[in-house]
Amino acid sequence: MTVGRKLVLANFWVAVVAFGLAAIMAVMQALARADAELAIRSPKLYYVSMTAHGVLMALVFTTFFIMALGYFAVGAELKRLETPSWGWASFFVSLVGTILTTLAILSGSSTVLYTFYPPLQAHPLFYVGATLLVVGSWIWCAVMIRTYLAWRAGMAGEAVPLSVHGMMVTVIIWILATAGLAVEVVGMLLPWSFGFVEKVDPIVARTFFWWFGHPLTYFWLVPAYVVWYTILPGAIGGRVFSDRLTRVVFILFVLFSTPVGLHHQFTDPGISSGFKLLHTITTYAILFPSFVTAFSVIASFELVGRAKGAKGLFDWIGFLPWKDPFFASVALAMLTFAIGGFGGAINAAYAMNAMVKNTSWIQGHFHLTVGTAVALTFMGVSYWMLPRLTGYPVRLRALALAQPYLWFFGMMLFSIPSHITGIMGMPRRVYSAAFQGSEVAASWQFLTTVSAVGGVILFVSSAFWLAVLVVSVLGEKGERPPIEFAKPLTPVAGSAGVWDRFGLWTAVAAALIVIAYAYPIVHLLSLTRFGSSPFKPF
Ligand code: CU1
Repeated sequence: MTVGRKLVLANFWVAVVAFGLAAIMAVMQALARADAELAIRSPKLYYVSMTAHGVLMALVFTTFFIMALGYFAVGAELKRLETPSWGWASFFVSLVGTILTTLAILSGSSTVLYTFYPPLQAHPLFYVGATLLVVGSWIWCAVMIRTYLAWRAGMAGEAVPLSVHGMMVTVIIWILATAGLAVEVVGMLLPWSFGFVEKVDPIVARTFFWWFGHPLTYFWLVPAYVVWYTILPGAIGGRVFSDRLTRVVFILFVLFSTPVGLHHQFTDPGISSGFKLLHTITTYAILFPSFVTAFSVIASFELVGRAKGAKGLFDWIGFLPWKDPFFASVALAMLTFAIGGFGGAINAAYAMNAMVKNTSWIQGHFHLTVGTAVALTFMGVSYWMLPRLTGYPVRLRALALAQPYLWFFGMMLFSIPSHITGIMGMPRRVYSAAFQGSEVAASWQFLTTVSAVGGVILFVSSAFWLAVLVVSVLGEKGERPPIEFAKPLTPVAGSAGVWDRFGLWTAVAAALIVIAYAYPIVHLLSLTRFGSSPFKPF
């Protein structure tokens, strides 16, 4: 691969550095779970580190990694990249934004957590930086779209390669999602943080935040699915179970990832219960493509096991390459995602949501989903991408192999107890799990200590990943292995069907957003609105 290789690597390394910083920040959260008595612990430091951990992991690591994966897919499959200079502009704008936001957080002036809910107010630079990161990612979207259109012009009627189909879907989801974020940040939070307006309406801001916040999770997940569907089967000698089905799944994510955000606001006033119920139903609709994904990807694994000689009902599992770090990462990511999916169905249920709302269950949940299904997939595919991009073979192979298993084990210790303590009533985002010696808190003390041990194991796994990458590129360069994407089980006719009509599906998705959000937003704006002055706890 020569097209866009440097852009892939630049974005990839920023993602790696952001991940490393965020992993260090996570140690502070683990110590809080164990309630360790240490001089370095303080409430202020805890919330600063949590904000940094959330922003750097969920927004920076993911976005840069996904931009790298997008350039990788079009460069390797379409053999072209339109306006690479725009790609570099995207990179530097996103990087400057990331640096500004990180500095604002580390200065202690922007302790607003990654959801940046008003009336908690950050320093203006926090919002300016976040805006630049998003603007940079929009330029990436423009490069991806221009590259696709240029390819399409010469290939009228041909089906776009599956990995590029998935990355184009990612681009569309991101544009639809960030429209909500832009309204919140540019229209409300920036003028408020600069002092141009005195008050902000927290419920309206939250509504726009979750317009963005739920499709954000599919902006993370679809690229992971691209790896599961189109890269991993090829790397282990398998096939894509069904090309057509995969395209249907990707398009369903375009349609249903955005009109669901109110499932984060079931307890918010001013939004009618009918619309909350509607968003519950659309949320269940989006579970469907994830079930199909579990079925298809596991089927492609089964085919690999059977090709190697498995005959029984389940013995193909033993024939899978469990000693390949890339395969182990994805298989464990999928297993974890299945557990996270069951929890997600509870979060989304209008009635049951109240049991888990704002408890430690939620942090347990999203560490299984974005924190493992997505992050472990990205770590795993990096073992495959690095030699193909740089020519450096993966070194420290023992650490690379131990890393996904440690992540899985650490995550189970961290997340399962978090789910249980959540049901016991433990709030999320608390500095001290002991609640100054309260009796109720004593009942979950053992479980939070187990969580803390899990956090330490996760940190070790993170350190292994970083060590493998760094030591590998310090080693001796070899040949760059070829990049091969998985082929479908049954060859496709090659013509672009209705599932390749991105413009059409974007229009349908936009219509669904209007149905889901127009009335609730107009209604909120029509209420008597008092607004809130800024609030800074530290
Ligand atoms: Cu959600």
